[in-house]
Amino acid sequence: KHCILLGAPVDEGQRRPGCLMGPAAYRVAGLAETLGALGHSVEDRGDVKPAPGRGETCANNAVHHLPEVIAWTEALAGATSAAMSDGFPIIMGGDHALALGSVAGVAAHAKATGRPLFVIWLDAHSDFHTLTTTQSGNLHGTPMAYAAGLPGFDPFPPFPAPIPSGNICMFGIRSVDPAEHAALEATDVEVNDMRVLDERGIVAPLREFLDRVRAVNGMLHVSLDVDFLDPSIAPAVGTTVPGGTTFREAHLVMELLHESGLVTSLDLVELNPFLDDRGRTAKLMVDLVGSLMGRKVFDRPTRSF
Ligand code: DIR
Ligand code: MN
Ligand code: MN
Ligand code: MN
Repeated sequence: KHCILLGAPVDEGQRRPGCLMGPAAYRVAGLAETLGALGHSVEDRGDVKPAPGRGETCANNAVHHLPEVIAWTEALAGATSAAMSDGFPIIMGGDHALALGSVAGVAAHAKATGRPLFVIWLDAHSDFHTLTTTQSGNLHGTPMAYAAGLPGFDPFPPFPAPIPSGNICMFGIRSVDPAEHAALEATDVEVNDMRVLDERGIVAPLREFLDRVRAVNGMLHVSLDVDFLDPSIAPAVGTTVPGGTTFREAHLVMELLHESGLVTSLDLVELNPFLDDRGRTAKLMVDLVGSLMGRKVFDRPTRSF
């Protein structure tokens, strides 16, 4: 693959400064070298630079940094859709508000190609708030609702081609606010919370979803939030939630996604290098990208076990 790295040092979608250092940490941790060693070509397009904010406001006073996040959304949508035309975009965050833009860019590209778009959301949180429902006012809690075309994003650019909620699948979920819960129940979003993973394991629900994507020749965007992982292995995130996925579960997800051959773009979000422990979280994220992009111990035919 031709991998296109896009730095997205978004820090305005939450209140704990540090995610802006994420792109630098991925570069230091050897993301490009890891991809190169797997035989991919790599083009680092540097960090995306948003235009100055235009002072937009909304009725919910809790919302903060709205103009800055809108500017990021516009800049990242453009950079991501351009990268989709040229290769396989990897958006190095930055907090999860970057996905307002990256998913919009992917959706614009998918619309132009006429292929259906699917999203796999790997996160402790469902990020299904609107500007109206968010109580924290942290816009990193909103991108999935924006992509699903929910109303309540008025000052934002209209989402290019809202993703049918049945094309959205979440894994690792263990923190959902009441308003998100109610909104999710009204959709066909598939929420594989930790209870599902405890009971069924990660393989069965993931293969079911991938079969659905394959059946319609879909494109698949992966959004990987650091807090998908258990805080004991991934401490460098502002919103740790206990009970996350293990090292082995996370690699297995990535390996299955690789074997599917369906993945067309990737977000790496919420890494806060200021909170890291000698770079271990950054390195783990880079290793997970390695598994997603083809690193394995032995080749095995798909579904041989
Ligand atoms: C919470 C936390 N649902 C909020 N969200 C996220 O502030 O809206 N934390 N995404 O990482
Ligand atoms: Mn600020
Ligand atoms: Mn998130
Ligand atoms: Mn999260």
